[in-house]
Amino acid sequence: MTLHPASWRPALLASLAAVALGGCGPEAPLPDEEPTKDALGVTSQSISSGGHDYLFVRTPKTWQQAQSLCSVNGYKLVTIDNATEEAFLAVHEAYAGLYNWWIGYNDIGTEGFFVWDGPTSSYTNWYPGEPTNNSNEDCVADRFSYGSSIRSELWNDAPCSMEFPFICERSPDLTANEGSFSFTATNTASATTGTTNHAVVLYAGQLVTVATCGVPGATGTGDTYLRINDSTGTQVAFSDDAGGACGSRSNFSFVVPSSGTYTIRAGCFGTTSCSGTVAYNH
Ligand code: 2F8
Repeated sequence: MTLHPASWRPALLASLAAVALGGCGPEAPLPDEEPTKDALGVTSQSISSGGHDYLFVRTPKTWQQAQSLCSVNGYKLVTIDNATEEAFLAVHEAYAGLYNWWIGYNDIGTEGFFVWDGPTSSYTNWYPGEPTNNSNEDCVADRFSYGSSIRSELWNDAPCSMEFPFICERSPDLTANEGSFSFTATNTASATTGTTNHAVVLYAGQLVTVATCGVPGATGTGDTYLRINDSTGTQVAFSDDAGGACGSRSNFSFVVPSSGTYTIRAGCFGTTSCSGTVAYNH
């Protein structure tokens, strides 16, 4: 069996802003759209972690403006599930050098009854003594700072009309991008030229299988050859002969290194002819 391991790069997410801002649904421009690569090797604006995509938007907005900008781009204001996610956010908030980031938590509906803009969570991380509802504070900011006296990584309630940077989040449905396509090919030099190409949006951390054999919907005749490239054209994984019951048909799996649009290339070994149906993400 020739099952080739993925040879993907470490996280290099320069293309993520385009994906995150354009990957689903209608768009409205977010402020501070230009991604800035930070010391973590990722953009400070659009980052994927733990199966979630985040936008760290540095331009201050009111809570409602922030909620709206997240929403029209297919996101919600971030829900913080636990201390691990909080720590992840803290790293990027600190890297931006800013305090008071709007998160999804608010008690706009009923004073004292806090809810999330997106998925619910029971996690809280209040600064000692907060929330105070001081001067009608219905929205919550992470990494609370006030004047020169308070610098923290904790939460505070603040007036929703204040303009703060904000964090959007989405949790893509990792089973929503299953699919298949058919191809007939000849003389593709092992799927390097004249291939049938198919674009697919994949998410960081997703385990993806691409195959002409061995998963539902996959078929092949002849010696198929499959490759997948990232948005820069760099090959991420490939398979010639999956072997075993698949013989000279193909099957590879890999963990998606960064969210983006990938291209599956279907062809045949050497100068041979083949055909099939490529199924992916089953
Ligand atoms: O001392 C806590 C108190 O500090 C500020 O008010 C003086 C905060 N205001 C803003 O962040 C706008 C209060 O939210 C906070 O409770």
